[in-house]
Amino acid sequence: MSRCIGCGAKIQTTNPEKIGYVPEIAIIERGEQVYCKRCYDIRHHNALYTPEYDTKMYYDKIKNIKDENALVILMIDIMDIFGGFIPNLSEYIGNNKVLIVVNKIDVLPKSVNIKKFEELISLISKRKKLNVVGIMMISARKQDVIARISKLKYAAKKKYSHEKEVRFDNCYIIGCASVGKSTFMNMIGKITLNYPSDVITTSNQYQTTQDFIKWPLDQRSYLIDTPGFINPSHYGAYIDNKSLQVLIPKKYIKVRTYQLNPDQTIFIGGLAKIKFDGENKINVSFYISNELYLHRTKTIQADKILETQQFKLLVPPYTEEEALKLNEKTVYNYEITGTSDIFISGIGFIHITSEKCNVEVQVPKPILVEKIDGFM
Ligand SMILES: Nc1nc2c(ncn2[C@@H]2O[C@H](COP(=O)(O)OP(=O)(O)O)[C@@H](O)[C@H]2O)c(=O)[nH]1
Ligand SMILES: [Mg+2]
Repeated sequence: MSRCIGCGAKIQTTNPEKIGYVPEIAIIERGEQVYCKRCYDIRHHNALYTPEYDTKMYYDKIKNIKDENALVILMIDIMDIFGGFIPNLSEYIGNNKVLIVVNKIDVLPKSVNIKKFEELISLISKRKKLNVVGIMMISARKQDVIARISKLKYAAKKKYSHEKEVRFDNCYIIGCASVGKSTFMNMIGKITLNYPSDVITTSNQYQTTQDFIKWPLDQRSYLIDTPGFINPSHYGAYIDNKSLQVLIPKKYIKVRTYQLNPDQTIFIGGLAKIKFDGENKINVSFYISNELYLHRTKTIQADKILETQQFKLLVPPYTEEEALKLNEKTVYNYEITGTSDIFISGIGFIHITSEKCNVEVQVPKPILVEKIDGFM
């Protein structure tokens, strides 16, 4: 069974509407090394597709990793470090060694201390029962990543010298949708496997990679790209592609800072509402996509604003259909004394400083929100 070299889908020549379609003539002319129609459209026309996903299917796909002697590269987007840990992952990958690779650090402004992130990720990973052998902070778009991971097979060993040797058969790159797994794999392909170009299709939408894509590392082992997990705790599981494009930072974030008086509310598009209260002044910085609209208002006017401005000023979401999926809300109440960071899965993080204040974060129920004190 031949597969599309761009997304791993099984090739079929009968239904152009379905995954893996290649016209018969293309196979005759080009042989096995072909791209499916969907990859072609994404690569050449930036086409957008609606993902069809299923959590169970995802777990079924990766569950056999636990029976192998593998190295698992768990790739996490720096903008969603809590949501980047696939729930119950240890059940599916077993006790295999995990190298956590945190990607897209290029989007953070220089003022952010990456080391702090690394420490926090190390803390989170300890709670997840994973056999973590190392953490790397990278940008898969930048070539220097390869200098750091050139000998992939011994990357973990190099970084953690107390480990004798990390031997494994296959190396799987897994993680949530759009964290940059395929971009990373392409970079490895070009630099360490001498592939002439970006073979695998990458794009800012979900499920670009359809199935495992295996590249030989040596006689008996493969480097394997995998489809992404669409995390139900992330906005991306509920919104359309158009909204998703607004959420994902394309280049480095210009931090937006507000000096707030109490009784003010900030809307993050139509996605979240944050109410600030207390006696003291509050300093708030948003580390979120530059395209995501923030609206500050007096709290007493907030309801009216929401009522009149949903789908107008307060976007995304852009459609009733999306809003319906995000309808049920939940509120997190925090008392902040000093500095805290609030991480909202799919949006980014908010850095708050105040002698003392109360913060009320209203988000759709499934969305993961975490607060860390004194982090930055
Ligand atoms: N800013 C930034 N974007 C990246 C980086 N790596 C990948 N991307 C972008 O993230 C999107 C998803 O990448 P892709 O490799 O398809 O993700 P996958 O779903 O995990 O395979 C693409 O638009 C990439 O160009 C990175 O290091 N920095
Ligand atoms: Mg991919």
